[in-house]
Amino acid sequence: MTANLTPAARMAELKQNGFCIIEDVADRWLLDRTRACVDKALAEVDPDRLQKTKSPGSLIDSNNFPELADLIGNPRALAELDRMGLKDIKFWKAVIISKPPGGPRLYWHQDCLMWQDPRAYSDRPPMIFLMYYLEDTTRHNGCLRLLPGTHRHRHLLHDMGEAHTREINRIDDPDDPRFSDYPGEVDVPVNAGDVVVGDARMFHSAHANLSDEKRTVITIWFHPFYSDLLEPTQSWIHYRMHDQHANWPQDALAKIKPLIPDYRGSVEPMQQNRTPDERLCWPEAVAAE
Ligand SMILES: O=C(O)CCC(=O)C(=O)O
Repeated sequence: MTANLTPAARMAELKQNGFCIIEDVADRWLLDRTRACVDKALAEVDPDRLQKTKSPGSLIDSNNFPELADLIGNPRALAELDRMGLKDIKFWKAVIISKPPGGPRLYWHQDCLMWQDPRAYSDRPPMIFLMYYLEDTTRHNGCLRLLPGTHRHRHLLHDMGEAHTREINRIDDPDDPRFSDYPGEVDVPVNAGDVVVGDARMFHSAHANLSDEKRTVITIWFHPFYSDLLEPTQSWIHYRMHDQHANWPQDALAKIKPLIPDYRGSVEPMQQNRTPDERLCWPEAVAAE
């Protein structure tokens, strides 16, 4: 596990394994404010919509929830990312993912959307997540599961279908191999207030919630070294962020100001691409490099 590491050691973990943990970066006020926002979002959501995303739990984007600006712009987490050497970070969106009591397993998936960008085949991740769990997590209530190293090498799961399609979200086939266990997987239990920083290219999933309480994570998608991405990639991040948060009031936007993408060029946004090409090698080939 990655407790109490120096920023350099955390960065080394992120590069090698695909994730690290920063402990105790969200205080009681921030957690309570975020929990209140989650309760409001869940009260508003259409129950039919929740049926369609049984495996992940609620998938509610930050579009209508400017209250999340405090968590997204959390200075303590951003300062640590900076110390780790992650610069020029831009925000796309946050997602409220709440697993109700009894909520099933989440399928294995990776979330990189820009596999055509050379950065997706480098040790500078084009897209990272910050996952803030609002409850302490364990295997019992649905903690995160990860397959370390899969951000930089090919895995059988790469050929098993894309993330977040309707069929897999609804669990049309409970025997789909993306719900299985895999050698090398690790559980990542954390305390509320910690944040898991992960590479979007890495396969991740979550255990079922066997507890009597909901288990919620706020996933925040960031793009480090933004200006070093291909221009169509920058353009896509810019337009997606601005379109999705067009209704946010100025005071909320001010809280995330340094994170707001500001692409000034005229290049068309990229086509989303969730599938790596031959530049992603099997582990034996990576080890031999
Ligand atoms: O629910 C979880 O613990 C993981 C969330 C997740 O996989 C995601 O946000 O991509």
